[in-house]
Amino acid sequence: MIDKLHYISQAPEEGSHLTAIEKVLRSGGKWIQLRVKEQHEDNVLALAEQANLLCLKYQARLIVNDYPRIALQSGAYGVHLGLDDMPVPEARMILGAERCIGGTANTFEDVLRRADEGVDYIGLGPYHFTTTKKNLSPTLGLEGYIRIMGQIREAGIKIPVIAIGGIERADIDPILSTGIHGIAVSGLLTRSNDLNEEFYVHYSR
Ligand code: TZP
Ligand code: MG
Repeated sequence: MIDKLHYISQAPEEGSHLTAIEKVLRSGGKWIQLRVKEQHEDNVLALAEQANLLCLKYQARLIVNDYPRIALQSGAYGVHLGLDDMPVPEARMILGAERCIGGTANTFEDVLRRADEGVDYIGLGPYHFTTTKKNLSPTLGLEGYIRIMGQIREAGIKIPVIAIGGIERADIDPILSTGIHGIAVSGLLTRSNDLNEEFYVHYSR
């Protein structure tokens, strides 16, 4: 089962990946992706182990961005891979059939490739411009999601698709109305302290 609300971690100005993750968990977040860039793998593993303990405490699931082996070693629920990361079949060999593998797509052609590779969910984006990610692909906007979700339905692809990139509070309902499975947000949840449990319950599962 793939949740409808994914939190992508980032370290806030005052705090760390772990404080940001715990804030989201305390508020009711249930699906956390640890996304640590430009750090030594040993540090990422240590963070993943701690993040996984936090997720277990709150009955939430942890996805590790970029590193299938770290996902396995930390006991995480799965991994998320970009188009230039380890190929999905290789990650599947490491993680087995039980663990979750998510893959990025920027276009409908990428979606077809991801479906072929056997990912468990697809992160499709970016929706809007965002400073959270470097080397951003061209933005899709709502029209892009409407078009690609139509192509996905026509192709009979049933893999859950998650929208990502620059998503703010007011964007969520319009994006979900395209028939997409859910959304992934980083800045929105990292910044906000006023999204209550009702918000998380409404969008989580
Ligand atoms: N991949 C595409 S956009 C993005 C990632 C990881 C960043 C999402 O973060 P935000 O702050 O919700 O734009
Ligand atoms: Mg990556």
